[in-house]
Amino acid sequence: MSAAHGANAAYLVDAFRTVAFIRAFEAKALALTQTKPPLVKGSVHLCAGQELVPVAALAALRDDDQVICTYRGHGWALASGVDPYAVMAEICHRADGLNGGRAGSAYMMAPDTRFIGENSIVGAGTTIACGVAIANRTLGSDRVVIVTIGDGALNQGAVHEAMAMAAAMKLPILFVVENNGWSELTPTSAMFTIDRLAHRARGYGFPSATIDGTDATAIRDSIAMAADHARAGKGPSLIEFTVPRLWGHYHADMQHYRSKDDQAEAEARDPLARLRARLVSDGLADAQEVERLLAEQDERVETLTRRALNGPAGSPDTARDHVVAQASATLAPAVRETKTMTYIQAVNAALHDILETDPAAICYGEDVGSAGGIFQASRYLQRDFGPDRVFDTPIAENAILGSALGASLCGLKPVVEIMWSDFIFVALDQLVNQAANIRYITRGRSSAPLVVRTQQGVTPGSCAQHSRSIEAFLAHVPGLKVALAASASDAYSLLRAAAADPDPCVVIEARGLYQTKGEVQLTDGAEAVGSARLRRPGRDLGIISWGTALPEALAAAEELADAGHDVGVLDLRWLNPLDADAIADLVRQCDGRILIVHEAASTGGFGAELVARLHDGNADGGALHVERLASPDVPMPAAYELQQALLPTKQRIIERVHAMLSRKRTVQLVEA
Ligand SMILES: Cc1ncc(C[n+]2csc(CCOP(=O)(O)OP(=O)(O)O)c2C)c(N)n1
Repeated sequence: MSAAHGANAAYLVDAFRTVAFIRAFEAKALALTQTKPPLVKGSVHLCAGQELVPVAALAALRDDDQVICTYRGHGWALASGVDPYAVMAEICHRADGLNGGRAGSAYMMAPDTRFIGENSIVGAGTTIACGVAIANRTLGSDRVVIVTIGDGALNQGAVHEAMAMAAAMKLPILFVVENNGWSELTPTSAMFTIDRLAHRARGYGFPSATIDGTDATAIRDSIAMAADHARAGKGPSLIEFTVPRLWGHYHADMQHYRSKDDQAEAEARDPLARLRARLVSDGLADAQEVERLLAEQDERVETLTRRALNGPAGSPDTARDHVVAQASATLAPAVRETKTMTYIQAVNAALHDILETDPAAICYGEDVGSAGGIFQASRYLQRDFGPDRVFDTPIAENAILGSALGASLCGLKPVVEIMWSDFIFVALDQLVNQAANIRYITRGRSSAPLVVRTQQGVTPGSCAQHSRSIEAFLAHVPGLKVALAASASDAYSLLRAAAADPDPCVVIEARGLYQTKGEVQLTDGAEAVGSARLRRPGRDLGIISWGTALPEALAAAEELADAGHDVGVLDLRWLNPLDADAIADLVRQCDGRILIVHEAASTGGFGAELVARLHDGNADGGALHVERLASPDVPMPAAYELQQALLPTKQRIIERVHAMLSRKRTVQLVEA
C-alpha cells in the first residue's frame, strides 16, 4: 500500500467512525424526544443522511478554521471538536450543556472556539460569516470560515446580501449548501427554477460546484480547493452538496407530504451505508470490523447520554444572569481639549478618536469609506486610517449588521453606520435575534461589542420612510443598549462610551441637529454607558426627554421660566441602561409632576414604558402626576405644515405644562 493510499484509507476509516458516531448520536436524540413524557422537549432538527458533509469538509480544513451552521447542526458541532457530552447535555437542557440549557438543540454556540455556532434563523449565519472573514483578514490570519445553509435558505435575503458582500470584498468564506431536497415541508424543486443551486453563485461572480454529499473524497477535495482559493485571497466559493434527508424535517415530522419513492431514494443514498460498503469493497475493513466500529459508537453515545440525563438542571437563580456585562465604575474621562463644533463634526471627531485609540476598531457602511458618508460623519477617516479600517459596503443592511456581529465575535470593534434609522428594519434580525443574545446564550463567554450609528427624526420633506423614531423598538430588546444624542457634546461622548462598552450598542443621532453647534469636550477616554443628564433644574414640573425632542423641551422650559414656572429638563441619553436614580431625583424635586416628551409615535413609545415604571415604582402611593406628549399615531407626512401639526413642538410642550400645572391630579385614559 502506498503512503498516499494509506493516508486515504485511514481517512475513510476515520470518516466512517465519525459518521457512525453522529448517526448514533442523532438516533439517541430522536429517541429522547419520543419517550413519554419526552426527555427532550421542543423542536429537534436531526442531520441523518447529511453527516458526511461536516466530517469530510472539516477533514479538509485546519483546526483553527471556523464553522457557522444551521439549527441542523449537531453533526457540525461534533465534527468541529465540541465535547459530545456538552452537546448532548445541551440538547437535554442541562446545566452542563454547551450553553447551560440556554440554547437547546437548535442554537448552540461557542464563538470563543472554532465552532461559532448554530443559528435558528434561516440564512442568518451567512452575513455573520462575512464579519468573521473580515476579522480574520483584518487581524492578518489566513483562516477560512465555512458557513452552511439548507437549500431553502438560498432564497433568503440575508444570503443574497452575504454573497454580494463576500464577492465585493473577496472574503475568505466557504458557502456550503446542504441540499437535502426539502425546504422544510416543501420540495426544493418547487421553489427554484435552476437545475443546480450552485449556479446561484454565477450571479455574484464567484466559483461554485455541485458535489455528491455522500462521497467522502469528493467532499473533502472540493472543500480543500475552495479553502485554497479563499486563503490565496481570491474570495468565496459556493459548494452545493446533494444529500439525502433520511428522517423528517424535525423530530415529530409525520412526513405525510413525502412520497414513498422519495423516501426510498434517500435511503438508497445513505452515506453511512455507502461508506461502509466502500470500506469493505476496498478491503479497508471486514464486516466484523465494521460491526465493531458501529457498536463502539453506540456504546459511546449511550454512556454520554446517561451522564447528560443525570446531570443537573440549571439553577433558577441564574436565569437572569449575563444579559449585559456588569456595569463597571468608570472615572470621568480626562478632557483633552474643548472645541466648538457642529453636531456632525462631533460625530466625526468621536469616530476619529475611536479609530486612533482602539486598534481593533473598524468603521464601515454604505458610502462611509471614500465619500465619508452622506452626512460626512466619516469624512477623511479612510484617508487617515486606510481602506482596511474604513470602507464602503454594498447596500445591504443585513450584511452590514450581521458582519458587524461576526467581526465583533472575533476580536474587532466594528462601528457601523445605518444611513437612516428607517433602514434598520430590513435587517433588524441581526440586532434583535443575533447580537443581543450572544452574551446570554454563551453565559458571558462571548459578547458582541459592536456599535451601530444611525440617525433619525423629522425634517421638512422627510417622508414616512425617512423620519421614524425607532428607539422604542430597540429598547424593547434585552441585551441591546440604546443611546440618543441630543447635542453636539453628546454626539461625541455617547459614541465614545458605546465604543468602549463590551455589549452591542445603538447610538441614534438627530439628523435635524447635525448643523447645530455646541461646545464639545474631546476626551482621552470614554465615560460609562447609562447616565442621564439634568439639563435644567426645576421644581414645579420635570420634563423627561431625549433625542430630537430634547431641544424643544429645553426651549419650552426657558419660555416657561419667563412666565414664572420652574421647569426642570432631564435628558435621558440612554434608554438602556436606564438611569433610574436620575429619574427618581427629578420625581422627588418636582413633587411627582412629570411630563415625558418624545418625537416617536405614542403607542408603545418609550414614554409608555416610563409611565409604567414610575407607577410600578410608586408602591407606597406617593404623589405622582405623569403625562406623556408624543407624536400621535400617524405616519409622518413630508410637508412641513403637516409635520408641524403632529410634532411635540415647543408650543405644545408649553401648553401641556400649563395644563398640567393648573389641573388637579385625576386619572383618565386619553387617545393616542
Ligand atoms: C427566517 C426564517 N424563516 C423561516 C423559518 C422556519 N424554518 C425553520 S427551518 C426551515 C426550512 C429551511 O429549509 P432549508 O434551508 O432547506 O434547510 P433544511 O431544514 O432542509 O436543513 C424553515 C422554513 C426560520 N427558522 N427562519
